[in-house]
Amino acid sequence: QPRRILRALLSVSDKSGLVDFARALVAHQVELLSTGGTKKALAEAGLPVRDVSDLTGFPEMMDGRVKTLHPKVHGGLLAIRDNADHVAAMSAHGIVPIDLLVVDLYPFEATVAKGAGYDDCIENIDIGGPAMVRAAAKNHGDVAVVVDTADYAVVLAEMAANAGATTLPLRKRLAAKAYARTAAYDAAISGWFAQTLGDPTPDYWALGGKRIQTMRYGENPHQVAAFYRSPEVRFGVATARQVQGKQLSYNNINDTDAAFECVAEFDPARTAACAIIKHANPCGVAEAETLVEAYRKALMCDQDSAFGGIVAVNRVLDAEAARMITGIFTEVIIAPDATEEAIEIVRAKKNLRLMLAGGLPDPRAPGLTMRTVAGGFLMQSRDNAVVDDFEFKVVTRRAPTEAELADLKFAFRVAKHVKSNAVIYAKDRATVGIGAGQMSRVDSAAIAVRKAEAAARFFELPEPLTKGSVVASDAFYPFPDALLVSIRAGATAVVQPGGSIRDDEVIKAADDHDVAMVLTGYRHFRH
Ligand code: 93A
Repeated sequence: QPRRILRALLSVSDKSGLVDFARALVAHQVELLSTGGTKKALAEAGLPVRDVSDLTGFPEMMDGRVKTLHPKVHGGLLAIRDNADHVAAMSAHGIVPIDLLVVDLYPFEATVAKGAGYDDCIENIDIGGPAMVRAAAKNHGDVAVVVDTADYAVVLAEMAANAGATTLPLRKRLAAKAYARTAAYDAAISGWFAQTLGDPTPDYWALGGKRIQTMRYGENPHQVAAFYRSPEVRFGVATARQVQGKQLSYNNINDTDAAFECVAEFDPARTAACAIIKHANPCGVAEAETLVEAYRKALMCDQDSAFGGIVAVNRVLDAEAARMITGIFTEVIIAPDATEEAIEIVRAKKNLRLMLAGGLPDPRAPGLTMRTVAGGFLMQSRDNAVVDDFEFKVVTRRAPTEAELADLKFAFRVAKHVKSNAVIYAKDRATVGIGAGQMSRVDSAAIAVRKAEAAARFFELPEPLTKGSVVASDAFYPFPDALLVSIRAGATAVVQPGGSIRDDEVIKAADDHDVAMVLTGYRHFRH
C-alpha cells in the first residue's frame, strides 16, 4: 500500500541535513509543518513552512515543554485513513492528516555524557517527540516516521521511485526503528536515574545502545552479530577510532576489549605495559620502561599463542613498539594513541587493525556488566577492585622481598583478567606462565608451568622462567595441592585472596618451603 506524502511534520534537535531533505519534500509538493527552532531553520532557508502552533491554535509554552502535545497533531498522526469513523472524527474536529513525521529527540544522552547538571538533564528529556514517534509508528499503515537522519535518503529514494509515496515495507522498517529508538532513549533516562539514585540494580532494567557495526557473523559463522555503543561515553573499544585495517569481527572486539581493560590496570605514568590476548585470555603481559620492551617480554611468555593475537598497550604507541609488534602476525593493536611514525609503520600491514581510543578505560570506574542466562540476564557491578588499593597481608614467616612484592602485585593485576581458575607466574614484572580457564586450580597451575617449559625450549633458556618466579591465584587455595605444583616449579612467593577453611594448611605448605605468601582479601573470579 503505497501512501503518498502530502503533509510532513518536522521537529528535530539535530538540524544537519534538514534543509536539503525538506527542500526535496517541497519539490514533491509536500506541505511542511514545524516546531519553533526547526521552523526557523527551514524558513531561513527560504522554504515554505507552517508553524505547528498555527495548526493547534496553541503557542509553544512552558519553555517548549508543550508544543506538539495536542489532538490536532496526534489525531493527524493516528487516524486510520480508510476508517470511516476516524475520517469523520477528523472532519468533525478539523484535524488534517500528517503523512510523514521527522523527529530527532532532545539530546538527552549527549547532555548526560557531557556531564551536565541534574536540571539540565531533566529538561532534555523529550516528551512530545517520543509521543509523536510512537503514534506515527503505530499508524505505520498510513504514516512514515523518521528518527534517524540516515533515513532521509532512504525516504527520498522511495518517494522518487513511487511518485511521492512510501511503501508499506519501508514504513514497517521505519516503525520498528522508531520504537527501538524511543526504547533506547527511555533506557538512557532510567539508567541515568538509577545512577543518580545510587540504585544500580533497579526493579526493571532496560538496555540502550546504538548499532555501530553489523558483523558478518558472531562467535561462529552460523550466528548473527552486531556491535552496539552504549550512550555513556568513556574510553574503550566501543568508542575507539579504527585508523586502518579490515573490519573487526565479533571475536576481535571481545578480545580487544579484554586486552585494553587489562593494560588499563597499569598506570601509564608509572610504567609502560603491554598485553597480548587470545580467546579473551592473556598469553603474555609485561611492564617495562618502554612499550617495545614490554611487548618483547610479553611475547616471551607464550610465543606460539601470541600468533594472531590482539595487542594492547597503555601508552602512546611509538615507532619502536609498532615495528616489533608488526613483526609477527597480529590481528589488532589498541592503544590510547599513536605517533604519526607508528601509524605509518602499521600502515604497511594492510589488514592489521589499529584502534586508537583517546585514553584508557578507568579500572576503578563504576558500571555494570551483564550476561544473559536462559530466560533472563544477570547484572553486576564491574570488578573495579584495583591492586593498588589492596593491603597485601603477609601470613608466612618469610615476607616477600621488594622484587617479589613488585612481581606479586603485577601477577595479581593480571590474574583479574584471566579466566578462572587463573594461576599466573611472573618474574621481573612479566608473565612467564599463565594457566587459564581450568575447572581445577591444580590443572591451571600445571598448565602454566608447561607453557614456561615450552618457552624455555623455544628461547633455549637454561631453565624455565618459573624457577624463581612468583605466583598469583585469582581465588583461594582450597587445598595446598595447586600451591605445591607452583612451589615444585620454583615459585618463591605467592599472592592469593585467602579465606579458605584450610588457609592454615596452605600457609603451612608455604612456610615448609620458605615461600612468602600474601593475602589480598579480594577475589578476581572471571568467567
Ligand atoms: O518539550 S517537549 O517534550 N514537548 C513537546 O511538545 C515537543 N514536541 C516536539 N519537546 C518536544 N519536541 C521536540 O522538540 C522534538 O522531539 C525535537 O527534539 C525538538 C525540536 O524543537 P525545535 O523545532 O524548536 O528545535
